[in-house]
Amino acid sequence: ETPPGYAPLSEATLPHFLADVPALAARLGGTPIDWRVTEVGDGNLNQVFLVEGPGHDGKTAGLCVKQSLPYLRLVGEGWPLDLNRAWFEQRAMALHAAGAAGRAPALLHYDPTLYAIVMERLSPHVILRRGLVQGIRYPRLAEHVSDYLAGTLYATSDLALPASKKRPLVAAFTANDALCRLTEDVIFTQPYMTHPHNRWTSPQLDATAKAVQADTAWKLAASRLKLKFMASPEALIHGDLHTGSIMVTETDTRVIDPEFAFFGPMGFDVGAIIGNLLLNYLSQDGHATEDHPRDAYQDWVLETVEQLWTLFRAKFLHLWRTSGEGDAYPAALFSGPDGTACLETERRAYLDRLFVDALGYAGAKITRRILGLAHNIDLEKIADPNMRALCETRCLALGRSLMVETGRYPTIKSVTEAARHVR
Ligand code: ADP
Ligand code: SR1
Ligand code: MG
Ligand code: MG
Ligand code: MG
Repeated sequence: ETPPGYAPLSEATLPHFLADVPALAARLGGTPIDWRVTEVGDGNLNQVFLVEGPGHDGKTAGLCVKQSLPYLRLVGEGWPLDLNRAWFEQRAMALHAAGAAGRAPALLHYDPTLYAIVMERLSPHVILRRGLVQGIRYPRLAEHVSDYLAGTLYATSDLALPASKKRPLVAAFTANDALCRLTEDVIFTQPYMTHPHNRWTSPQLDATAKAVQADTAWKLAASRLKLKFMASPEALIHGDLHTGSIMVTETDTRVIDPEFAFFGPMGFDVGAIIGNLLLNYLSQDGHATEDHPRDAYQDWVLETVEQLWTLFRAKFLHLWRTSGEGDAYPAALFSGPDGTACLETERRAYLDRLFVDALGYAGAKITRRILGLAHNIDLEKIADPNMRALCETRCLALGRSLMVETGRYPTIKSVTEAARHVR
């Protein structure tokens, strides 16, 4: 049963919907008959349409329309899923735009009956993961993603917001229960047990998957990270910040798809992108050919991981030193040179703890892509199953270490060194 007035849009019906919103129709130019609509959704959950119209002054105009389906697209109608995820996505887009202007598509319209978001069409952007699999460099990626992370996480945290402003936001996003539970199940629980949703490269990884289910230290680490995910409303996190949620050109970077947004631990977002980049690094041996070796590219991926963390840390600290109305550290308690010095020590210790969280979440995000329900093209596109299994075995070794051996990684360099040497 879907709510009254809801129906999935189609390439045929979408122009009627857009024609009823004067600002959108004006933006596209011409009349509905002139608009070209293509469904391009390649994600796991929703349908996404790109629309092109004649525009104005000889320049075509585009829009992107994303609509919730009443089920999980990856699996089909047998897995119902809350339509309201579109509401959380557009609300997060609006709130995040305040902290990280220009790092996401502009939000143009939201239709609460159709659960449809209309946003800027990104062009000629491509999904980052696709570019990484092809071995394409994006020189500004670390700069832009660290801007997004520091800007969105700081601006929605208790460091920037007074409690009276943050609490109502936490309450509103608590209702994104369906998507939080999905994450709790498919990332932190199912990969560590026998479950019909799981799959892996078989028979090569059969013994490994069984060993994971008997690995108490690994299961404890996953559960500890899950508890922190459930019980740490630190900031409005994106909630699904993998390399498929970033669209890029050589000079621009935009984050899409924050439908999993809620107030959770900041390390989950930072770890998601670091984990996905490390997974991509470890997949590159499966894409290398004699004509196209990937060694130099692998170096670039790891440099990007290092820069991303280093820039994020510096930007977050800078925001904390220079702005914010948070209630946690009242200025009256920390006046004078001693107060300034001890606050700075406190800030650095906060970032050190965030780093440990991020590495744990990076490991969990890697592990779920090898043993769980949803896999990544980085590994899926490796045709030879023996080579894929070799890359995946390395991913699992690194993923486990990041989750369990937290003391081994005092710096981001120690992480990239471990990735280089994992076997
Ligand atoms: P899902 O929630 O189902 O994963 P996404 O938001 O990730 O959906 O979008 C699915 C695909 O639609 C993306 O991989 C991308 O190719 C395309 N897409 C999404 N948003 C835009 C946009 N603003 N401009 C152009 N293409 C987009
Ligand atoms: C069924 S789980 C599908 C996955 O796709 C989304 O993008 C999230 O990563 C989710 O865990
Ligand atoms: Mg997506
Ligand atoms: Mg999504
Ligand atoms: Mg190499």
